[in-house]
Amino acid sequence: MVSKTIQTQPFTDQKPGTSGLRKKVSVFQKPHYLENFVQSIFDSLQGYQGQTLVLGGDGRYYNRQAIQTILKMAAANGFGRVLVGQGGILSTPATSAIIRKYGTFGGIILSASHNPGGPDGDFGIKYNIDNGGPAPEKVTEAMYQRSKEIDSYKILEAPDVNLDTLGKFNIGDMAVEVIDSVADYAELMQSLFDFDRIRELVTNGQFRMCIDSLHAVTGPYAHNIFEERLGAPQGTVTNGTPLEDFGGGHPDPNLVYAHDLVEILFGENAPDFGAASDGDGDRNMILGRRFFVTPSDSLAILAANAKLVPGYSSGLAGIARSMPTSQAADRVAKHLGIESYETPTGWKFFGNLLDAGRATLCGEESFGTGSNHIREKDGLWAVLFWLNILAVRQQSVEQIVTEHWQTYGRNYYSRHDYEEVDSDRANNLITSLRAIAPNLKGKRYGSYEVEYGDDFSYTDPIDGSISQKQGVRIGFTDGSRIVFRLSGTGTQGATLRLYLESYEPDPAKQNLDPQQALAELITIADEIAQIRALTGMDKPTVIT
Ligand code: VG1
Ligand code: CO
Repeated sequence: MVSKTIQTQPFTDQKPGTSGLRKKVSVFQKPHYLENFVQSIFDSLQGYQGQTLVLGGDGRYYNRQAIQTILKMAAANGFGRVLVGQGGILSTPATSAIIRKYGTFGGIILSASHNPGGPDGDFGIKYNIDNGGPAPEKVTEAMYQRSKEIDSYKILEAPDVNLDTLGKFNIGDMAVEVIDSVADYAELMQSLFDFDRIRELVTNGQFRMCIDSLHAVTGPYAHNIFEERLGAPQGTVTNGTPLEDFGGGHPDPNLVYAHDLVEILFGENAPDFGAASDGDGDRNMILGRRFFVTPSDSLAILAANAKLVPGYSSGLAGIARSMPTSQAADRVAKHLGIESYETPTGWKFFGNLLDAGRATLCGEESFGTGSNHIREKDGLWAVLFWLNILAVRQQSVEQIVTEHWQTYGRNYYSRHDYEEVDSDRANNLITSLRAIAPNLKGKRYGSYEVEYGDDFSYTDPIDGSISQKQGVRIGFTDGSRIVFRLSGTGTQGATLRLYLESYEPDPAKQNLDPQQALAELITIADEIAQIRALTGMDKPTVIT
């Protein structure tokens, strides 16, 4: 087999966002586009000769083709071995687990997460380092710089390999192992949770649950864990076969896109528990019977109940949340007497805290929760954590959440997304907010008084690296907050995210609809940022 060096021209738009490089499939299909970025990844790494890479993706359209290309490029660039998921399938958390378990050099994950798939949908690629987590900013920045100057890439001239049969073979001098996509991950889950107790719950004939994989990557994992290992009835997992276009759906586990599950859980004779995951399996939505758990509350509740779960029974070192995530978890940390950390959006910022043993649980408002068991957020892990708590406490999801609010107070929370806003308009809005924010202190809006306004800047407590311009925050004297930032995962125009949070300590006032509870803050946000005027949109496109 011949290794070839192919001449190429750089692309100017290969800057990784919040979680890797995401573009329309048609962009990735341009000649040399994928190859340029993969070579830019390899060129920014050091010492990978002869080392092992993990490779897999969420099964979306172009996953298989990209894997064939990356295998041949890894071989031509001198990797010693690649572990690739069967059929090219590896969820994001499973990839992280495999990197850690086998101590590999790193991994490549092919996914655009919750973005729709198919020939007209999105594709994405992300590099994870040897701790199993997303490459930190300095690494992704190096990849981007390299992509702007690259003039050639290396690839082996070789036939495509069979990804569907487990086994070992060689491409050139490089070993390839097609591995079971599920086994290592499922074993890790079994080591953290009380499977016997969860099995009793899900097979007792009374408790009913529904796990919706939205035709994305978690299907095989969910079938294996819930139906085979835990014995839940066949049919517990729905939409459990990964499809290249996710069945035409939007694999985002929220009240808007996981509507079939929502209808079941809010319908007649609803089951006790429902959950959904996203395209690449790192997000989760938790539902009780006619009850929705906000992701921010979920993080706080997992933390408050961690002692009930074998993998966490010895206590938590600390809790980290992304800045826009509600402060509910901070209250639990305070109660437990442990540290809480506020990081910029994106899982890569948790890596150092987890590696240093400073944080045990981490979470984001965007339906992401995880722990030090891997270095990614983990959808099915969160589902198992909830089931473990339910099995021990023998209460409903609603009872557990409302009791939590009674103890800690309720952080009303909502995110309003304005999608496909013209990029210039969105940038203008944020730029003017950055200018206004620091001058708002002391200003009154209705019943609220501004305590601070700034553009969030984060100094990593472990390596001292600084990340600036991570979102404009406006905090009020009663602890309420409004946060504005632009999405770093979209592929079309800009998405403005408005995050709203207020705090209600009085149990008698804790059962409002969040949109109602936050109504005044919603009006204030528009008054300060002029969202409607500047975006030209009169309401958000998605509310979660
Ligand atoms: C979004 C979420 C963020 C999450 C990121 C990746 O980023 O807000 O919390 O970490 O997606 O998640 P942004 O920049 O669009 O707000 V995933 O499941 O898409 O890998
Ligand atoms: Co995801």
